[in-house]
Amino acid sequence: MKIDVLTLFPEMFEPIKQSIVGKATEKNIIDINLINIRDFSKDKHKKVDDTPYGGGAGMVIRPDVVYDAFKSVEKPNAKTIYLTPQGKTLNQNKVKELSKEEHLILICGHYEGIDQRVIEEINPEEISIGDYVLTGGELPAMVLIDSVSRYVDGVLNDESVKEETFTNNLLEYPQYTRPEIFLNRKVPEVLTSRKP
Ligand code: 21W
Repeated sequence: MKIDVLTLFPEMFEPIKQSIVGKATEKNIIDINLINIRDFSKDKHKKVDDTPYGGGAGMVIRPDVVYDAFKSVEKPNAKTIYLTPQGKTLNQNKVKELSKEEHLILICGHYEGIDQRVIEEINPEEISIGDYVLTGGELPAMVLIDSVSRYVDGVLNDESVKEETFTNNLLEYPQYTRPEIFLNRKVPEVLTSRKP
């Protein structure tokens, strides 16, 4: 799966290049391509945002820079997603659905968001990760990448994914490992007895 990420903060994605997703990246199962929206500014100071028409606090990302960044990665078979607080909340069914795509383009907003006209032009699917306020779409994009990656063939050794479909639950029972007694608390007998 190819994942293009349009962002003003590509350096925020360094941690996701480690661990499970990182290993999948090394094996070329998942190819994460970070695009810095700022690289598409035509301004001599590399400016990408401006004050909102109608007033209000904060800054809005200009439509032209986002459009040019998008055009640099756009492909007919790609699915484009805009991470936005106004989007539909991500859930496990959506995660499974997205894992079947061959190419995702993720657009991360920051500040007060992106000019609405380029959003209408691109017409992406809008996804939120929950009802709380973050400073941008970068952490949500990483949440999406992490959750979707688990379902991409070859990323996990399949065991945890299979067990999930089986029980069709995310968190079903408490887990235990050694030692058998920890601070006077015993592992439940049902898990340690060898009786048939
Ligand atoms: C937070 C952008 C609040 C815009 C006036 C009228 C992406 C996110 C984000 C952010 C606002 C997600 C406005 C859960 C999140 C994200 C930054 C509102 C706009 N001003 N999922 N309208 N939570 N957050 N300001 O924050 O980009 S997915």
